[in-house]
Amino acid sequence: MLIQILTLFPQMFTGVLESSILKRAQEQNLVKFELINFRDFATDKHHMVDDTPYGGGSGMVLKPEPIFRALQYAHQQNRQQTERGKAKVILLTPQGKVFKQEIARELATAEGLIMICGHYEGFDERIRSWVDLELSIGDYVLTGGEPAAMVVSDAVVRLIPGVLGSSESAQHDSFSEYLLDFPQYTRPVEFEGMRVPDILLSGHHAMIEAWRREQALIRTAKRRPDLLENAPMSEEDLKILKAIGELNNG
Ligand code: 6GU
Repeated sequence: MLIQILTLFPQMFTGVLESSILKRAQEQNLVKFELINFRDFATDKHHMVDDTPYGGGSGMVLKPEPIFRALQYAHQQNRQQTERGKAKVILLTPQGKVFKQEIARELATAEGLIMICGHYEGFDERIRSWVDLELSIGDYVLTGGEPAAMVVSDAVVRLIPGVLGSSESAQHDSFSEYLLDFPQYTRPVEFEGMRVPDILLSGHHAMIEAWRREQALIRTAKRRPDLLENAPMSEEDLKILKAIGELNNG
């Protein structure tokens, strides 16, 4: 996958892209990142990327030309570097659709993504006409789209086949991905008076699996009941949830 990020602050990405799993994924050629500073595509000698809004008012608005030209460059690079040459253009904005795991799954099947990071107070509305999808990462205001582009990149890249090792991905199959994680413990068996649950020391694999699923369901029902609506469920899961429901109501 080729991920191209249009930003005025490419240096913000260096730590994130040069660490941990995103770094490893690039080394394995499973993903390539290209940071494109759209200031380089400004048309005037002062490299202006923003201007005052028509109609007046305070603040500055991102101009269309630098982003248009940077997008043309990005599409051209995408055509040279990918088989199908069809990149999906994503605009990061608090006005976008809220980013969810389901969207990450869909984006992970793309061959190319171009993400545009807005900044300052806003952008010229005409930029929207070159965009396939607008995404927000939640209901709060960031100073720019960069952290959101990092969030989307991380969530998408870990879903590309081969990026997670088998032990990393086994823990996060599609079945468990829609629930909160079950509680985990490691050595020592007792610390500060707190013991690891006996079941985890029993060596009974099937019972441990059942306990973990139950704990994940209980935890999700208590903390994030909204997630249960989209989670794939077995008959056994539904029985467990019914039992918890009865406990909570009774
Ligand atoms: Cl994508 N951009 C900005 N500026 N703020 C946000 C956001 C994006 N998502 C949530 N808040």
